[in-house]
Amino acid sequence: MFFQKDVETMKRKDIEALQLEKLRHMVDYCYRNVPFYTKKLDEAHVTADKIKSLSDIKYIPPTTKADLRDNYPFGMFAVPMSDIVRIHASSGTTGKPTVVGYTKNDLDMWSDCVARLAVAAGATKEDIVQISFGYGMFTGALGLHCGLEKIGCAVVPNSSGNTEKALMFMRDFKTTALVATPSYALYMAETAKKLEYPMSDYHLRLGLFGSEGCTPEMRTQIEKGWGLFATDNYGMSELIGPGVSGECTERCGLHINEDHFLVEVVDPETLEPVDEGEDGELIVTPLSKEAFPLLRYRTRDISNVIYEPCKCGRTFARMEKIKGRSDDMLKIRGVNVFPSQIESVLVGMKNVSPHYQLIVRREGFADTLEVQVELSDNSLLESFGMIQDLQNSIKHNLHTVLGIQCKVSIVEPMTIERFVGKAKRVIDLRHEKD
Ligand code: DLL
Repeated sequence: MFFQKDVETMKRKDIEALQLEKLRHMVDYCYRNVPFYTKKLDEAHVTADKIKSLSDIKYIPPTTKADLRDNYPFGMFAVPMSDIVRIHASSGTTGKPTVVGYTKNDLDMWSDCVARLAVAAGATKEDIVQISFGYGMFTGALGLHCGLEKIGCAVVPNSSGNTEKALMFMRDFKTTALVATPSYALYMAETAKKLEYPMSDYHLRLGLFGSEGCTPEMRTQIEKGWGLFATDNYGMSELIGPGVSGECTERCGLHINEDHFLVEVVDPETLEPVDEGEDGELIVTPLSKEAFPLLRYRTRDISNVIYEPCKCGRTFARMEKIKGRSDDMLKIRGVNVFPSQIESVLVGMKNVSPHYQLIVRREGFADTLEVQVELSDNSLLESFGMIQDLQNSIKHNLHTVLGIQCKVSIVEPMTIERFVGKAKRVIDLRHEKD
């Protein structure tokens, strides 16, 4: 099944010709409408005319998350606010989030992208789909919501949290498809078991999961727990949100919506392209966005891309599941967390030293984050009340910046390991075998 078969089965040479035409347009569009790009392209002596083939994209300097931070909140928008119809945000590397905007056409293109991938995964207009991503500034929930409505699914905007109520709707509505992070889907299955309704009261047949990685073992557990077929979906707020790529029913890679996204795979150190099929960092150029265009965005996500057509009939290139990051970003309960965000909270506080450690664990099916913070001075150890107050205010400030609750442990001065070279701030215990 296809949502837009003519596009999804284009010949490779036609895809490439379309990408080249759109890339040239984008370079010109960015140059004319975003002062940041006017300057950047002038400095690099790049105009649309210099882009004669897709490989000439190498002349365009990449854009990074730091560029977005420097232009917070709307400095990279290419249209006046009167043309913006939606604003979302995702984690920045410091206290300020990364802000993204959409025009009406952008929303339309976004929902087409999501609809294509959902249909490729097996969704139909007969499906009742429960969305268990958190609604709000996160692109996941509304992105899937609009795409699934476009197919004609009955969308249940249940959001995340209050799992028992979500399960009640699932039973009573005979929900057939679930949208969630894989870890939440697993947690929901576990909670469903505890509630002691027979699993035959649930009718899930399809899971559209994403926003975080999922091991094959975890996928099998989710599929067995629910008796559904699960697909992986990839995207990123800066690029659009969900809808960049996703698995079809063949599940042999995630089809990239190549008419709207041009993907390069490069060595993260040299930024030189790697050989076809080899792992590298994905650099993505959205080809159709109006409100918030980007040229060569460094995603920091590691994967590889293959171009052979898929058994499903789609010709769009496929990327493998995300294998890691070329920076230190963590995904915790579906939320992006940068150690630098935590640092930005701690440096602003009295009585704590600049040494800290982050410990990520998987407890049951949920990820937890413990932030160990070192007191700056031994004399502070004598005041229990002060330590408690400090702990509470760190917790509060971290929640404000990160958007998730974390455990804060105050430790004695000089107990956190010191490093001669690059500090190893994160201890990720999630994939340790018990
Ligand atoms: O997570 C968009 C999304 C929502 C995708 C719902 C799929 C489903 P951000 O919050 O900006 O956007 O986080 C983007 O999450 O750079 C990856 O590191 C990671 N990520 C997203 N999807 C996957 C996935 C959304 N399927 C960042 N597997 C990206 C592994 C993923 N990591």
